[in-house]
Amino acid sequence: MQKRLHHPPSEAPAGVVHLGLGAFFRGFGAPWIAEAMAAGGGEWGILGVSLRSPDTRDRLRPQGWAYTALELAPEGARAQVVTVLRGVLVAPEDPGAVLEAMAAPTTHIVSLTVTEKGYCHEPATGRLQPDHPEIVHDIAHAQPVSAPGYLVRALALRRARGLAPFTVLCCDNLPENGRVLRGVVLDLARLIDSGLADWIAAEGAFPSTMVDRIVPAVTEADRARVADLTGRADAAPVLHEPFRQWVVEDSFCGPRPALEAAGVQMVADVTPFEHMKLRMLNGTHSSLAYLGYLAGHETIADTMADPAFAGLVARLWRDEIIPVLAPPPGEDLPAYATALAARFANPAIRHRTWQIAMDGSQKLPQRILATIAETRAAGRPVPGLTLAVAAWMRYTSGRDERGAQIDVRDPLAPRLATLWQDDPRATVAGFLGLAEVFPQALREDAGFAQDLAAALDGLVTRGARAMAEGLADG
Ligand code: CS2
Repeated sequence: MQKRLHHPPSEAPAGVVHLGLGAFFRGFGAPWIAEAMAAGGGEWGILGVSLRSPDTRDRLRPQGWAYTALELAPEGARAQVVTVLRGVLVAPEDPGAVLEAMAAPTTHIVSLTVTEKGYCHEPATGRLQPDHPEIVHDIAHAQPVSAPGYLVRALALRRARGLAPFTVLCCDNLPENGRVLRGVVLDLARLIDSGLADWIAAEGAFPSTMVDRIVPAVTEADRARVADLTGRADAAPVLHEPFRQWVVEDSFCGPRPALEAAGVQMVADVTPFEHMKLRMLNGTHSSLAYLGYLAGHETIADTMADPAFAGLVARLWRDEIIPVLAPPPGEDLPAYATALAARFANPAIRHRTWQIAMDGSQKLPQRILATIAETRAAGRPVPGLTLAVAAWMRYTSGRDERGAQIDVRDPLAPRLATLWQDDPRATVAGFLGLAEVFPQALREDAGFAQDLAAALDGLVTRGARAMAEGLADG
């Protein structure tokens, strides 16, 4: 009988409340905050909040909220036990308890990883969707369901109690994520109480961040592997790559952990780092996910092992993405691309193409479409990224190249499924009608529509691999 991981839970106040306690934050932000505390002092813990399911709480509670983080490099694995969690609340079970935790005088930071769609905004413009069903609910009820709703209602409690606001630390892959979230929160606050909105605008802080570490979803086989390696059963481990980078705008409105003491880059402007990461990493990740899935590859590493796709990605970086990017201070973009190729190819990381393919309607604007729009505006062709967009369209049709059904997960999935037609030009016309996804410049670009239809036709008649090979670097 294997021993079970257990750590005596700490009663100390948390300091950080984190909304959306998925694998990513447990493999990235949580251990990093623990290291910042060890290196720079202070007493910081994290109270996690699951906005949907009790699963993570139920797995972690018997372990005293501790879990194993397993680092997977091509040359071997290394385990670490993370003990910085103070507890986990499940929001739908007790929204009032979550609001009280966020409003506690000891809470200084509310961080978030709720995925792109969790912000209830329109991906193409970054503005709040006032008619989003969760937002409609949160305007009418003091007990919210959405992440923006929790932020606004908790900030209202703090204001009513004469407390300073907490710093809102967005850790999702949105461009200028702090600025976008500030806009969403202010829009929602204004629909509830304009005085509250003015107070948040004047007193609140929403630093932008760039977060980067590949942390795939955990499977039963992963849990068995962790138990084998460590000799302890852990119901909630996370597995991650060695690489990590966190760049944070240094504009908090209250105390914060000494993040810089643990290697977090504190800067005045995160924007160039966010653009680099979203377009070079996430843009090619999504491209590989759609094309690789269609070609029958289960993971990103499997897709990269095929020279057609590795060659296509090299071309995307060199010819299509880097030419329209401003390098952030201290970064060398071609070297960044070389490092990314090695990270994607890491065979120890089994990151499923299906997982990354999720929620494309929320991801494509900042990952791919912005690069396409800027390149086309400069009068240059963008065949590789155009192929990636066509692959997304084909993927959302719900059938792969062998006719098998695809489990398409996307908030727009029902609508996307109706857009597929036998004539690629008709399909493209339908997709380009999606104002919440495509920027106006691309919706009105007849040349782009033509290139997209040709790429889609190629995917249908020749398949993803042949199309990638046709564009790949030799
Ligand atoms: C991925 C990201 O699932 C996805 O869409 O592209 O989660 C990616 O692994 C991280 O952003 C890496 O930092």
